[in-house]
This record gives sequence, structure tokens and C-alpha cells, in this order.
Amino acid sequence: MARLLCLLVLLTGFAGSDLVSAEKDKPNVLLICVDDLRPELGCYGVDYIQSPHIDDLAARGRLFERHFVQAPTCGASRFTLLTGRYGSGSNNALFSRASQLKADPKSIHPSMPAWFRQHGYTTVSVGKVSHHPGGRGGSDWNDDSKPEMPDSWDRHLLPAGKWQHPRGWMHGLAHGEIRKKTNMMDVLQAEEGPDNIYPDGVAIDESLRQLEKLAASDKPFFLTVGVLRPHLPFGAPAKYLKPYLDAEFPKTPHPNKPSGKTTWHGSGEFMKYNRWGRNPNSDAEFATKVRRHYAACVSYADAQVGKVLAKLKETGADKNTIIILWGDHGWHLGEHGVWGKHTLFEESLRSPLIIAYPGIASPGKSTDEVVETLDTFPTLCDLAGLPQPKFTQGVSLRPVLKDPRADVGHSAIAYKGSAFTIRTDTHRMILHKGGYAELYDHTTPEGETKNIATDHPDLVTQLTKQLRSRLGKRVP
Ligand SMILES: [Ca+2]
Repeated sequence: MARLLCLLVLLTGFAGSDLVSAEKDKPNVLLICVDDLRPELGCYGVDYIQSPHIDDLAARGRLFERHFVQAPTCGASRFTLLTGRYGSGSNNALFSRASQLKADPKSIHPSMPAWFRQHGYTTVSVGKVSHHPGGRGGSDWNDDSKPEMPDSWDRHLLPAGKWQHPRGWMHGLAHGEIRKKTNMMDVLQAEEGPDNIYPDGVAIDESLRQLEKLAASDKPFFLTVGVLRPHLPFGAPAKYLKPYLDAEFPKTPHPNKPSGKTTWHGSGEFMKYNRWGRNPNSDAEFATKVRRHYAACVSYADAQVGKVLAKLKETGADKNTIIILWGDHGWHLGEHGVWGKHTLFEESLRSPLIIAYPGIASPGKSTDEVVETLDTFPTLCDLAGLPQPKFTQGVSLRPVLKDPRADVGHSAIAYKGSAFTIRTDTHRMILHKGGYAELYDHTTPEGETKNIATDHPDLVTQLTKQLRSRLGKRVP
């Protein structure tokens, strides 16, 4: 009966509106998380990156030009995606939450997957969704007694294949190479072979199996697939590097280290790999090589996304599934002299966000609204017709999904240990512990290269108040 109702709903065009709300016909959710992906893709207007599958998704949905994450690091950013709440700036944020949940269950709100699970969904994660791929603690990240997100998933999976365990998979290179000493592991690699000679290949195969199983069930599903590349080290099958071997990339904007106090850092995560003694900040040929390998990893990740979307279509579940593609933060490829994330600059905080579902209004039209990762949880509840949790701190983006010109009246917040930032439609303000402020005007060509805080004390005060109203007393 549920299937028949579902069919009727589909025939009338995804409930004849922009969502399905009948209790038995809740739409499925497919959330694809891509690690360290810059919003530098075909659908984001660049012609030098090949991302046909993500571009195709964007053509069927809504692309957010100005989506910002809450933290420029995997674990803390994923915390906000998966809980709908501001958290700490630590990669350990979800494990800390798990400990708190154990000590005092009533003090912790349900996670996004737990909320969907409580409302009749089968919830599954495959790959890197929470900070640890597969969502377990322990020395090799495979201890069943240490879930990163208790009560959230019916299944949380990471087939580590030749990489032995999730910790090995996380930083794996071709054919099961596991990171032991980082300075001995190559930062760039492109071995000949099929997709599964690198870690994502094996996890995606499992995602496809799970998708088949979930699509055959009578229950709605909430499937989250975590794609690892383009996370370091930059290893992908050689066929993905080939199109970039002679590629010309545009000149890197503002490549110099900022002169004043900022959240600049020495790119430790990148520099600690084996770089054969080369430094992209002083070696233009090496910088181009790094960009080529990053681009290869993006195309490899895009191919994995393509497999999942093709399988969704093959099962027929695409007719009743909300798809969301999310990047956990951006990545500097030399801007401000940084090779990595972990800053509070635009390059670290802006990331891809695309939402698509059958019957979406104005498919393929992007929006310039400033939105946050935090908005995902309320948006998905709204679209799926689930009760709206009162504890989430974002807003539903449904108005923008109905009309790309709609105004959700937003600004975006982010933080790392030593500083906080707010991004409005026109400015970014960064406030350091101790009170030092950076203020940047995005309506000028200088953008985030010219700190104008001392010229605009009133705006700094106003934005500090906004930061405090959103984050509370932790803001100085
Ligand atoms: Ca990441």
C-alpha cells in the first residue's frame, strides 16, 4: 500500500509541491560528504576542472554559491552537519559528545541521523562521514565499543580492504599503503589501475551495495556516503591525472603570506609529507604539480559521486530521494601562501553545497544567499516532512529551494581554537581571543588581503555583538 501511495505521489510530481509530506511516503535522503573539496568545479563556473557528475547534480538542483562551514577542519565541521549545533573547534568534537552522552544522556540532543531514525528511517553511513571513517574509536578506529555517534546509525560501515583498518584507509595510498611515518609517505601519487587501488574505490562499492538493499526496503532511508578524496595525500588512479598533465591553471590569487596578525599557518598537514625537498610557495613548477594532483583527486571523487547517483537511478529510488552534496570545508592551494585548511579565510570556509530532488523549482539555478552547514538539519527535516527539532541552531533553506532569489536573512559563523569569524553578505570579521579584529570588505578587489578594522570600529562592534548573540560567552 505504501508503495502504491508512493507511486501516486510520484505521478503527481513529488506531491505536486516541493516536498513529500504524507507519513508513509517520506522521501529518502542521500547525503554525500566530500572531504576537503574546494568549490572549484565545473558547476561553480571553472573550465579547468572536470567534475561532470557533480555538475549534472547541480543542473538538477540548487547550487549554493556562498555556503560556509562552521569550522575549517574535518571533525568540527562534521559535528555541526550531523548535530545541527555549534560545537567546539576540535576534530574530537563528536567523540567528546559521545562521552557526554554516556555520562548524562539527557544533556545531549539527538543527532541528525538519530532524529531521522526516531522517525522511521533506516540510517546508514559508509566511508568518512563523522571524523573517523566508519565512526569508531580505538587505536585503529575499529572498536565497536567506541561509537563516535551512539544511537545514530542502523549501520556505520567502512570496509578498509587492503588498508587493514579505518585508520589505515584514512591516509592510504595505492595498493594498501598505510601511513606510518608521514615524512616517508609521498604527498602526490597517481598509479595505473582501477578505482579500487585507492581507498575510496572499496568504500564506494559498499555504498552501492547498501543503496540496493535500502532501495528494496519498505522503509525510507537516510544514507550518508563519505568520499575521502581530495583529502591528503593526493593519490588517485593515473587516468584521473591524465587530463591535467598539460592543463593550464589560472594564476593563484593573493599568493603572499599576510603581513598582519591573521589565522595564517605554516601548512603543517601538507608540509609534513614527503615533498622531495620541494616547497610550492617558492617553487612554481611544484605548485602546479600539486594543483594537478589535487585536480585529479577531485575528478576521482567526482567519479565516485557519479557511481552513487547512477545506482540511485538504477534502483528507481531517485524518484523519491532528496540528494545533498556537501564539502566539509575548502582548501588553500597557495592563496595567502597556505597549502591546506585550518584558517578562517574564505578559502578554508567556503565549500560546495548542492541540494536536488524531483520537482525542485528552477532546477539548475544557483543562489547567492549566505548559508551555513548548520542549516542542513532543519532543511532536511522541512523537506522530508519531519517534525522540526527545536534544538537545532540553523534555519531551513526551503525558501531558497522554492525560489533561488528568496532571502533567508543570514550570516555565517565559524571558529577555530584561537578565533571566531562572521561572514555577512559584504564583509568578513575575524575576532581573535584577546580582542584583535580583522575586517575585510568583499565588495572591494582587495577582499581578504586588506584589514580595514581600525577604519570601521562601529562595524567591528556590531559584528562582535552578532557573534556573541550566536555563540555566547565563548566570544571575547
Ligand atoms: Ca575535511
